[in-house]
Amino acid sequence: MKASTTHTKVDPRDAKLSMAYLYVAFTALALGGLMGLLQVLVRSGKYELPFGIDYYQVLTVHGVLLGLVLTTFFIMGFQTAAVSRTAGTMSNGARMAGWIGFWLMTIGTAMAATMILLKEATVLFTFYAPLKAHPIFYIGLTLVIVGSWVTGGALLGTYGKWRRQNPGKNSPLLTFMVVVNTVMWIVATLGVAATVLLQLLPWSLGIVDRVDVLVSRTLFWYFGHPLVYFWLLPAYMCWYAIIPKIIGGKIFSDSLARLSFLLFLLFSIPVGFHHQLVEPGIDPAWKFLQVVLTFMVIIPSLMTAFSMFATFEKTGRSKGATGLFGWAKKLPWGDARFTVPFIGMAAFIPAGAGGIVNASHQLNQVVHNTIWVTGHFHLTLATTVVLTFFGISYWLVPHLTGRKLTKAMNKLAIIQAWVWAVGMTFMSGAMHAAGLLGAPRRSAFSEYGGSAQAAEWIPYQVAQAIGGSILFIGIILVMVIFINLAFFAPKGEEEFPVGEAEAGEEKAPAVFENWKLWLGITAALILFAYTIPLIDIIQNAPIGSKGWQTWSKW
Ligand code: HEM
Ligand SMILES: [Cu+2]
Repeated sequence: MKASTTHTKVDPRDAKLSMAYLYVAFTALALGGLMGLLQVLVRSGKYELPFGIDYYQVLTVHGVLLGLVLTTFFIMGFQTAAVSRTAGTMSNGARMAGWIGFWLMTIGTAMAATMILLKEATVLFTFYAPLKAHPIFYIGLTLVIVGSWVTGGALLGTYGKWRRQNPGKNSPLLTFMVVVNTVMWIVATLGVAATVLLQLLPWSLGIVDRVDVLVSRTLFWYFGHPLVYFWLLPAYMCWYAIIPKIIGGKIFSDSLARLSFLLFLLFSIPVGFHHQLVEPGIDPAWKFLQVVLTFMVIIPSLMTAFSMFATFEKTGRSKGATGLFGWAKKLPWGDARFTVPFIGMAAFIPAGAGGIVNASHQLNQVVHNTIWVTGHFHLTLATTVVLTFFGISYWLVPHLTGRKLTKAMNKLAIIQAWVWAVGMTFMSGAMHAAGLLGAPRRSAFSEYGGSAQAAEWIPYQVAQAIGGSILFIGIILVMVIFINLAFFAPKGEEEFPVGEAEAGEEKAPAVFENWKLWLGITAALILFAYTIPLIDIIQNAPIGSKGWQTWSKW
């Protein structure tokens, strides 16, 4: 065994911190999934919400719990474990920071959730101005962000400690990847922190009367696009650095993996305008520039697809496979740790193609704000990313709790992923189709005064409800497995798999860990893409909007 792989287990003290995050994440999944079920039922036109509960309140809970809480908490928990496993146990100080971050995030989540339940914040998970929420909602969001910085600092600190102890060496691949994702997150959240603290909170507190909607949305999307890569990169960590070990192969190329992560850092942030293509106050030349930068992420995405399939093929051939596709038969299809993320990968093919549609200015005009978009991110986030997260949990949770994934649970996990795939094919397929016919997203059921066009959408909304109900069964199954692995599975040792590079591979160039350089290029690209348009937006600003509350209170 090589010196760099001496820690093969996550220290129990770090494991506790990691599990704390995972408990919150899976609680969010259960509650958020229930809201999803209610949404599809309402949109089928055959069901109405009881007790004065409002559709948009349910939708806010769903978006916040699944888009923000599940993802961020899962990622913090997984990244904590990954760093502890590959760079070594956290120092007491770093672990303490990790706990402080956890509690700040949890208290912030509880504050925001309480305001949503009290109907003081029915502003959806994007909290777009001029919808105005209670100040406690924005303070809660701030605590979540600050908490994530504290935890992020603990992870960066642990990386720094490793670097000092191992001068001149490349950091372990998983730790390197966590560092890239954490740096991207910190740079990106500066935007959302700016709009919340400088615009939305003072406005909600009544200190200022009006808010500049376009500035606020621009700052939001400066954050909102890297947010989706913040979700995706932990899935890529599993694909690049963990799956090769599970299938009994080697990492295709350690250097290529690092380079692709660096490219994501560079090209994830200066591209937020692709969410604002129909926004009137932004000069089209800058939209064009940001769309070009957006398409740059196709490069690391295809690099990832290439290396995954190269790993699969090489591993299969090393096990004696012949012919063009014989290697596929040698893959461990009976192992949930592989098959569940693999189904997620497969979903990324149509998901990525849809993303190219969304980002193309002309095609965006067709799908903008339709339920097509919701169909798209239920493939990317709610299938590719979450199935990979489920696949990670199936070994990570027992590893952290000192238990075993039994044969029965492994089988149930594979069934779960197929249930998810079937449910999502119906739900997301129906969403894509209805969206092309003009059905809006974020809309409760309506016949729009008997409009013929709206009548066309109803069969798809029924299909969406069937798919959503199947998905809810998938939620129940994954909760059964999670609870089993956390509390009831037999005691034992479950491996935290970490792949190794091909024996003869040259070491990745040292410049990959020159953070001054990468941060410098990141900052230069951001300044290039945003400075002039932002000055333009501010100089030509209208008087701003008063707060709106479009929903009814209890
Ligand atoms: C039982 C499973 C699920 C069902 C039935 C479901 C259903 C839905 C539906 C029908 C909508 C759109 C409603 C509308 O625009 O009016 C929606 C929105 C959304 N879903 Fe899901 N979903 C599920 C799981 C997930 C998961 C696992 C995630 C993320 C990890 C997720 C994230 C989101 C987000 C971020 C929105 C956008 C909310 C908004 O537009 O404000 N969903 N979901
Ligand atoms: Cu985007």
